[in-house]
Formats: sequence, structure tokens, C-alpha cells
Amino acid sequence: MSDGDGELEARLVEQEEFEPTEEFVEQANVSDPGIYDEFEENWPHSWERAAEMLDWFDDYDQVLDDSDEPFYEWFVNGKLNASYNCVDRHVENGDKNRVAIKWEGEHGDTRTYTYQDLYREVNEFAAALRELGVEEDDVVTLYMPMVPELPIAMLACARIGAPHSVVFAGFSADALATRMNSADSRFLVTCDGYYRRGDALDHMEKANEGLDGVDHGVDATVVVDRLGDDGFGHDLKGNQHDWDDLMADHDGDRVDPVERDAEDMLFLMYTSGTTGEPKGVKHTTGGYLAYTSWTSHSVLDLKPEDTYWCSADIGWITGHSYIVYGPLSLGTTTVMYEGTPDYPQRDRLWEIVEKYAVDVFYTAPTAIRAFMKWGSQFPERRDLSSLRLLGTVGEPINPRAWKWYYQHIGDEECPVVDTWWQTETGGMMVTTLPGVGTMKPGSAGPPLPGIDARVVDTNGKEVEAGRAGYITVNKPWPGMLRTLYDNDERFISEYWQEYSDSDEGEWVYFPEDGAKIDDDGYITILGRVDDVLNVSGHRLGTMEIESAIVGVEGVAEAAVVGGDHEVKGEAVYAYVILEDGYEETEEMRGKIIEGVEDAIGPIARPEQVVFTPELPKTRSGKIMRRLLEEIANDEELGDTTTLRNPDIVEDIQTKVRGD
Ligand code: 6R9
Repeated sequence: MSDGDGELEARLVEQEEFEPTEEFVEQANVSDPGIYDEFEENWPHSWERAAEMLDWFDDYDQVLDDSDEPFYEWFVNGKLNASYNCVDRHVENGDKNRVAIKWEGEHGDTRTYTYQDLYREVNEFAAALRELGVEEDDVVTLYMPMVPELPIAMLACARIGAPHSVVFAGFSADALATRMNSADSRFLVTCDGYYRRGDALDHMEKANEGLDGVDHGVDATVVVDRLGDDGFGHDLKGNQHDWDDLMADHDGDRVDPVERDAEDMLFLMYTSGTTGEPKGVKHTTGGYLAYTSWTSHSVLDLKPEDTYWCSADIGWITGHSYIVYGPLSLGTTTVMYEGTPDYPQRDRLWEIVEKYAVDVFYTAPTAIRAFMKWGSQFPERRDLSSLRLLGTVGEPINPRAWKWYYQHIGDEECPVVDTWWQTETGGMMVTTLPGVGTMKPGSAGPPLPGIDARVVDTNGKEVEAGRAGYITVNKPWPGMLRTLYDNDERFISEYWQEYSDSDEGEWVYFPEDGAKIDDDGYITILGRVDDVLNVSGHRLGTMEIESAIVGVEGVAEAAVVGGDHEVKGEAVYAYVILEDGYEETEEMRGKIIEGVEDAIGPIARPEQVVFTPELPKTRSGKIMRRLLEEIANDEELGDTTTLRNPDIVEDIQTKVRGD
């Protein structure tokens, strides 16, 4: 531990509450504590405030239509276009020369797009998509790494009313095929490759393999040439087109942004659930854009003149909402970085903050825990004085990591917003407003104005302060998912509970997170209560991983649980039973790991594969996952009396401990 950390221990360790500086509050977009009451008193009309952040072609005539719960509609009959709101209006308002996207490649190569540049590129690519046959409401899959062509393609899709479905580039070929099949998507935009820690990665091979697994016809694929001479020499097939060629063909083309209904789909985003099959979360044009714009303004405190950086990948919801749609709708400069935080040096992120004089920085606790481990000498090398506000998202942040971030990155001057939300919520839900609220490390904060989040027991009754329960959201909000693609039934069964005993009959949204609430209404998130793991802030379903493992030849049965991990938060532990005739060898272990990487991607790679002749099961035959988790965490074991095979426990424990 470096000296800086030692001082931190001494000075901040006991402190439980922190206030924003006066200087911050004075300049904050939102600083009036009355905003909470104001939202409550005028609800749902208070949400007009979010809608007013946007330019509408036609005004909506109703804020909320709740006549068919839980299929809520927001800003009913309003017409708008997301690409117009994120690009054209800034050009028209005299900000065409302001930088929209600052992109930094792993090698330090940079590309800068002003709003005028972005306007040109988005229009040209929209024209190209149209020529390839993309029509309004066709789902276009974007399987791309962090290159500027990704947000350009998203906005081009939005311009012509074609919902995009972005598949994280780190996902496997199988994962791409599953998502294209599920969304009936006939168009793909992808990339030849990208750089990771100095190496060029072949992305096109995975894309092609994924395309082979698509069970319907694919009309066209567009390929961005990122690697140039470092490329892997894949020839483009008949319906595959080079991005640059298409753009040259459409040089100077302009496409009018189509009028989308507020409730028309803007995009689909697949996320993990409790079953093996990923869920296609549907977000809409009006509610989602208003919500991300409003929360970028009120929570991230973004101003048009800011340079803002969210270090997430656009392949996740955080990147959609807070790299692309929120910041660009506000006309801010958004930074995109291709590489990893430790290449070529462990100060790479701070180098970028210094280079671009970043004002607001948003990252994940897993990254903060890694920075802490590396030591404060890395941020200390760089000038971070441009920073005004810090944020975190993706998983619970422990107070020690929060304080390290506050001290070593924010110099005790920048508020830290710990923002709880999900793919399904579209945007932030529970967090302090940085210009209003007291910060309490470890606790995300109160629900945002207008958000009715509570902590309840299994009967839906609110729990007492300090007791653990489930977080629920008891009123709709504009950024909410509208349904799961093509599966209204699953949408209801996965997320909603109707309590008919209350007077009005009430629909309640269940995010599947455990939480507790303090007397002052601050909510601490305790983690998932379903079979979903959170590995480095990424959601992975245990069922998805288990089905990948049992797909490996020789595997009879598998159980996957999460074990605590210092940096990743949670790590994948796989307990595996082999079929007779297969040996528990390193080779077999390698095959299992490969099987998971092929089915999902390297992020799901098991930390440990533990071979066992049996899994601990209850008399009714259910795998006792709680026990497997306790073993992974080397915790004292709870009750094992209901087990059919208690002897196996010690055996497994010995293997995990490696003694
Ligand atoms: C935005 C995003 C959602 C799950 C969510 C919860 C966890 C997110 C958190 C947090 C504690 C925070 N989570 N933010 N837990 N504190 N500030 O991450 O979306 O990938 O869908 O994950 O992440 O468990 O349910 P998504």
C-alpha cells in the first residue's frame, strides 16, 4: 500500500458522509432540493421537464397512458427523431464546430468529429443503409468494438427509424447468431478487427462464423476496416460491403430524419436473465431519449461545453445511454477509448483525462478496485484538475473503493455519484443528485425525483429501515423498457407483480436486486437475488454458462455460482461432473473454458473449474447453490442437513481450497 492510501485510511476511513463543495453546487444544473417535492406533486406531469430537453416534430398530447398496465406509454402521439436530437439540432443551433466525439485508439491515434462531421457521416451512412435495403423498423445488428463508426451507425439507424441491436464485440460468434436469430435481423454492421494490449484481434472471423449460424437470410453486411495493413485478409463475400466504399458512394448525401412516434422502438439490447435465453429489451424513441437526456443533465451535470468520458463499452447499456444518447442529445463532447486501462501503462486513463481535460468521468467499481490495487502513483503522475464530477455504475461500490476514487481521482473536490440502474430501466434510477444530496459511500442514495423506488419483503410490504429486502419500482418512468422483443408474456412474468389487494390495484416492477433502506431514504444495493452474476459489472446468467459447459463433450452436469473476487466483484465458479470414461484432466478443464468462451465470450471465463463426482443436492433433487457459493467464498457452511449426499461437501471444499 502506498503512502497515499495510508493517509487515506487515517483521515477518511471513519467519515460516512460527504458534501459537495460550494463551488460545485453553485454551477450545478440542479441544485434546488425542492426538485423532489416538485416531481412528486406534479407527477406524472413533472416528466414533461425531461421531454422538454428534446426537440419534437409534433407535440405529445398525453404525458402517460396507463390504461393497459404494465404496457405504459409515454409522451403519447409525440413525434421526434433521435438522430435529429443528437446531431442536427446542434448544427442548426450554431454549434456545428463543437466537438461531438473525441476518439482515442489504443495506439494513441485519434479522431475528432465535430457535430458538423457527425452530421455528414450519419447522413451518408443512413443513405448507405437505405440503399442496402434497410427499411423503417428493420432491426440492424451492430457487432462492433469501440470505433467511431459504432455511434455513427447507431445514429444512422435512428435517422431512418431502423432499431439497432448492438452486440458487445467481446461476445462470441454463437452469441451474435442467437441475437440475430432472436431479433429476425437481416442486416449486420461489423468490423475487421481491433487492438487489445498491442495485438490486433480478428473480429471478422467471429462475425463470419456468427453469420453462418443465422437461420434466416442475411441481406447485407457492412465491414469497417479498422486494422488496415494489420488486417487478417478476409475477402468480402457477395453481400458484404466495405464501409469506406459505401461512404464514398454516398458522399454528400443527405437523408431527412424520419418522424418516429414517441413509442416507436429506438433499439433492442439483449441482456442476461435467469434462463439460458438472453432477453431482448425494447427501448423507445421518446421516453428513453428524454430520460437519458434528463439524467445526463441532472446527475452527470453535463453542459454543452463539457468534455465528458464514460469508460464503458458502447456494447452495454451504459455506453448506449451515457456515451451516445444522453451526452450527444445535450450537445456535449463525448470521449471514446478503444483500449484497456493498463496499456501501455497503468496510467492510461489518467493520461486521457489529462490530454482532453475531461470534466466529468464515469466508470465501474471493478475498474476502481483495479486502480486501487495498482496504486495511487499512477493517477498522481497526471494532471487531473480538470475533473469536476465522478460517477460509478454497474455493481455495488464498497466504501473503501469509493473513498479512494474520491481522494485520488477527485482530489476531494469532485462529488461521486453512485448510480444504480439496469439495462431495463434505460437510465439512472437511484443516486444522489450531485448538486443537492449528501453522499454516503456504499449507499447509492435516494431514488431520483419522480422515481418511486422502495424496499419490500416477499409480500410486497415495505421493510423497516436497515432490514434487507427487494428493491421495487412502484410507478412507471419514461426510460423504462416497454417489453421484451416479441415476448410480452415473458416481459410480465420476469418483471412485474400485480398487487390487487391495494385500493387501486398496483403494478410493481421487480429489478431482482436485494437492497436495504436507511431512515433517510438512502438505498444500499446488496446485489442480484436471481441466478444472474455480476462479473466486472457485466451481467451473466448462470444458466447460460451452465448450458455452455454441458455442451462440451464428456460433461454430464454443471453448476455455476459466483464467488467473491477482489477486482471483478464476482467470479465464475464452475462445478462439473464428467461422464464415465472421461478424465478430470487439465485438457478437459481447458475444453470447458473454451466451451464457455465460444458460447458467450471471454468475460464469462470460469475462474475455477472444480471437478466433482456429485453435486450437493437436496432430497428433492435440487442443486444447493447456496452451499456451492459458500464453498467458493471459503465461508462457514450453513445448514447441510437437508442434503441427500452431505459427504460430497467436504470433498468439494478440499478441491476448491487446493489442499
Ligand atoms: C447499468 C447496468 C444491472 C445490474 C443491477 C445491479 C447492478 C448496477 C449498480 C448496481 C449496485 C450500483 N448494478 N449499478 N449494483 N450499485 N450503482 O449496469 O446495467 O448491465 O443491466 O446490470 O447491475 O445488480 O441489477 P446491467
